[in-house]
Amino acid sequence: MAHARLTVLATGGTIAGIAGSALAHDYRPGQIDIAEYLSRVKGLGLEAEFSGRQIANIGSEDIGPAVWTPLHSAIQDALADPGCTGVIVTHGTDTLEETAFLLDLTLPCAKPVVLVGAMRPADAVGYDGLRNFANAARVASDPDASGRGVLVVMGDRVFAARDVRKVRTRSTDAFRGYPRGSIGLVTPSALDWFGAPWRAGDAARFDYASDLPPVVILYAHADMDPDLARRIVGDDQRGIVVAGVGEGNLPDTVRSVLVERRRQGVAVVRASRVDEGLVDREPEDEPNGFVASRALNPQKARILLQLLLASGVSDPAEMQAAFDER
Ligand code: DAS
Repeated sequence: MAHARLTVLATGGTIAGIAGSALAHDYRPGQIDIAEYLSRVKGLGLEAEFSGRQIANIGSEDIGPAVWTPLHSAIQDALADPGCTGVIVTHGTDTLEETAFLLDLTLPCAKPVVLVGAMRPADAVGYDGLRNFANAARVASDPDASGRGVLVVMGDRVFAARDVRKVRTRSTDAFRGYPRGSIGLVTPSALDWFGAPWRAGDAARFDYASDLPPVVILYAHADMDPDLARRIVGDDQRGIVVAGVGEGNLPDTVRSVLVERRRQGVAVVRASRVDEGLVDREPEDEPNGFVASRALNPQKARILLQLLLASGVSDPAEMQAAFDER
């Protein structure tokens, strides 16, 4: 394998977290800076060369456009640099799937871009962050990682950004891919892909937009108050994603509110609150002007809807085609 020169962009999270004790449950994310982190990585003796840059040092619950915009532009700079063969982004695990999917939709895919985090802080017994990082370096060093979009490496597995989701809050085996499962297995010294790269061409699918339009997520449940839907989808909202029950279902009273909002120009996407929810179109989606999220969970459906709206797409059929894409 050619010698890898990897750019590491750090955003914080548990991978850079400190508890102050090897056994404590509580800890502060985003405490170790990139220079310190890379000096710890040096001790692993990995074959790649690393250069680092701090984009932020926060818990990923606070991540949004204020971090996404400089992160996106730093990745683009790295991808354009002939001296860089791949990019690793260290990130908190809580919203890692949203950042990964946003980057996946807005970056070219000729060089590997890999997101990695940890479930245990850096001074905890059994810290998983260095192993995950070594695995991420293994993936980012592999030319075969290109053409698969943005990747996530956690718990000795490789996931595609569109599929990956956090499914556990404590175990180091905290991520799963849905509907495809993981697309590879990795250790610091071995990497097995389960299939060939699937992206046709190099180009990004969407332009990155730093001013993403406002889109809310409405969580459906038994005994739901339709007034909540009225209040949450205010005049300033451009879109709404419903975390519906079952296959994106809604109480009739709430559906009526959303039909009314759709007529006023608000985009409506039906997703599911079910962990492995797949939402297909139903006959009423056509007259209602609704879109079905397919296998995207509500938080990822929100990202895709924001990018569609930012690119001027307003036709539900055109939106549906983007949700149907793999
Ligand atoms: N503190 C959380 C975050 O930054 C959790 C984590 O990183 O695992 O997302």
